Amino acid sequence: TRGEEAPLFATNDHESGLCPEFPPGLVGPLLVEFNKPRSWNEVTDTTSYSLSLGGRFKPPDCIARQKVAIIIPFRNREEHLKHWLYYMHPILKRQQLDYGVYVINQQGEDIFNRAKLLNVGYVEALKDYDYDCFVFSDVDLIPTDDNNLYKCFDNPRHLSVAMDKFGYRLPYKTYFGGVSSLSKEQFIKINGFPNTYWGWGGEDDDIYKRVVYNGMSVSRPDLVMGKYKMIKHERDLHNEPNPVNPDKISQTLWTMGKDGLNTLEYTVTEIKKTMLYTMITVDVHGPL
Ligand code: UDH
Repeated sequence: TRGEEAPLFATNDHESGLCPEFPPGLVGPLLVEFNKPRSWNEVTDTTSYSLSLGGRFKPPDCIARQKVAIIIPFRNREEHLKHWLYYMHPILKRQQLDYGVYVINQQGEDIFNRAKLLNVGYVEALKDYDYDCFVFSDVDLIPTDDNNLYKCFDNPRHLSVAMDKFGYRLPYKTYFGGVSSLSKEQFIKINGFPNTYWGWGGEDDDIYKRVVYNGMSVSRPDLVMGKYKMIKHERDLHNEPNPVNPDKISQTLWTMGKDGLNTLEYTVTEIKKTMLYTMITVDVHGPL
């Protein structure tokens, strides 16, 4: 006997037009190097193929399963951005995502605010397109395996689990920094990210707690698929560790409802679109 008969009118990926769940063009481990600077010409020539204005892409021969906005917090890291675009566009295309790249550039020299920039990215990307998934990525992190999909999962996902600077493992169990993804629904559930973590540190732990306090868990790739290389750099100006931040983390349960998407205030001062990215320059209304 043949066992179970195949249904006559099965809808498979081919018939629905949806891209396959496991993108067939992935190559696995990648060679990633930052030893020489890249010119904008080199980056544009090698990556702009099949992109449209604003750093947008759709797979040409199937319907993407998710519409993904990639959000990068940014100020004064042009050399890193070139590496990021050079490596990430080809990876994201192979992953068959319908995606756009949003670089959220903090205006001025006030103290940096990573999480608030990510909130701005979420709101501004949604004005552009009906995204259903948001990947938040530092500008200096590149995955070295393209099986690490830049999409959303049933729970908020932490993607950068095995960074070279932490010896290819998590620095601690609840670490949520670097690269993460949340669906629109998951992001709304946690009221977005905190706006009040000025300077370096703490905001990623606050986000982890928001996820857990809202009844979700953290999804992660394994330590092989989740490898990352970080571009080495010195500490930025105006992003010193803020001694206030560690104390704030113990308050997340009480603060998350009144510090986030529902209290976000900022002013966009410029939107610039190239073939490789959309850069949104924003006055984040510093703490002073
Ligand atoms: N970022 C900027 N510009 C800044 C500060 C931060 O673009 O001036 C962005 C960027 O995307 C960066 C992310 O925010 O990847 C996080 O920056 P971070 O400086 O908080 O974190 P990182 O782990 O560096 O990159 C920590 C300090 C390392 C000092 C090492 C000295 N050897």
